[in-house]
Amino acid sequence: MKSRAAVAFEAGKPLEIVEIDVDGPKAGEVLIEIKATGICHTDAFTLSGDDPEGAFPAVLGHEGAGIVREVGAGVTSVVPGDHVIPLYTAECRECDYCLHPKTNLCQSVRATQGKGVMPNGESRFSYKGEKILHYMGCSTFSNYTVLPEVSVAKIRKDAPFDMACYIGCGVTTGVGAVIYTAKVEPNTRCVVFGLGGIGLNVIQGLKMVGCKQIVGVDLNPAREAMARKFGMTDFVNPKDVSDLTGHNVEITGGGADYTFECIGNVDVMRVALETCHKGWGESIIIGVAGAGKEISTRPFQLVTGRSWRGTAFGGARGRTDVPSIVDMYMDGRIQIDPLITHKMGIEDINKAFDLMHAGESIRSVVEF
Ligand code: NAD
Ligand code: AHE
Ligand code: ZN
Repeated sequence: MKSRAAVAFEAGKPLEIVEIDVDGPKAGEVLIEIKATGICHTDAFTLSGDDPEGAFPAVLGHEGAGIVREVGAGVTSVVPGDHVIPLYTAECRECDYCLHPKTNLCQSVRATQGKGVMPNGESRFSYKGEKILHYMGCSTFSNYTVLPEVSVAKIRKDAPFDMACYIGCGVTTGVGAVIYTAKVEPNTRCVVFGLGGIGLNVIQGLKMVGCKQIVGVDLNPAREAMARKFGMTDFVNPKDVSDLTGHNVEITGGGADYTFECIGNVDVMRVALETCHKGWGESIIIGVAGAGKEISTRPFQLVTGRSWRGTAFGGARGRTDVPSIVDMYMDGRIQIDPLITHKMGIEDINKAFDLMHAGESIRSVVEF
């Protein structure tokens, strides 16, 4: 079938809106009509050429929502007409990772996903007879896409696509980092670095679990107002303080119980670790850093009880946890609408990247 898609033909170049060919689903696969997709900073990161796994030409996008249109042989968990969210972190419920209580990193399709192909090694996308790669197992910048069944979360039908798509990455990553990865307790003091599409969701997760102090750190002063609406109690602009770590430790009364790095900047990751309280503070890395970047700190920081952790997709097990995040939104326990600052058609998707780089959007959503 034909599908409108925004294709990344080369790193560092704008996406091109073209009509690609999409092959139908094979055994264990699902064809999805994408109704809406968010644009996450990770899409921009890969497009920039900084992603060691970035391969081109590819259909990017990993934050979508849509409707199952066709299923391949052997698919049992979804049927045509089901509303779904594509998962870049699959959940097969059978691999060693799925069976381990400490991780959400299902590895059933991860190796082929990282190479931009389906589990059997093929791509379902082509343009003018040339193969186009998949991305993060999702490729939501195409109106029609094909995913392994294990990478599809079935959701309730009354959730609007233009909001639900954000649960495919940003919302789940931010809220999940708090509730699944860090398991933040009430009455704690937390610091969030980067108040964009991820950081604001960390903030609403912290508010939901009852933190007593939520400090937000961002270079963009325009982020303060929205972050306060989501529960931030204190705002710090690094430009206004000479010693960011010392300032954070002081205002949290000795250091934070938990910190979250939502930028992808290795220097900020160090500040986030060292902002933690001696003896027990935990720093959670969410931001994705470019190829070749490394983190550092004095080992004494860890010896004296701070710990460094990371989280992918907020620690969520997609097929199990995504439907409950959708419920949280539908029940009014978390907010999404104010974070979708821009909506557009696929023909304007490059504007979404410009708005992100200019710091003018929280999330842009493309509707097909
Ligand atoms: P974003 O562009 O919406 O937000 C980034 C924010 O960081 C902006 O508000 C920006 O002003 C601020 N910032 C930039 N440099 C700063 C600095 N030095 N000090 C303080 N603030 C600074 O991006 P996003 O969509 O929120 O994504 C954030 C990061 O999270 C990216 O690296 C993205 O790739 C990553 N990410 C990771 C996961 C995961 O599963 N681990 C999931 C989604 C996104
Ligand atoms: N491909 C990159 C790393 C990119 C990365 O860290 N991706 C996150 C999700 S970001 C979503 O916006 C992730 O889930 N990672 C775990 C995984 O298995 O990919 C690289 O450095 O190679
Ligand atoms: Zn993302």
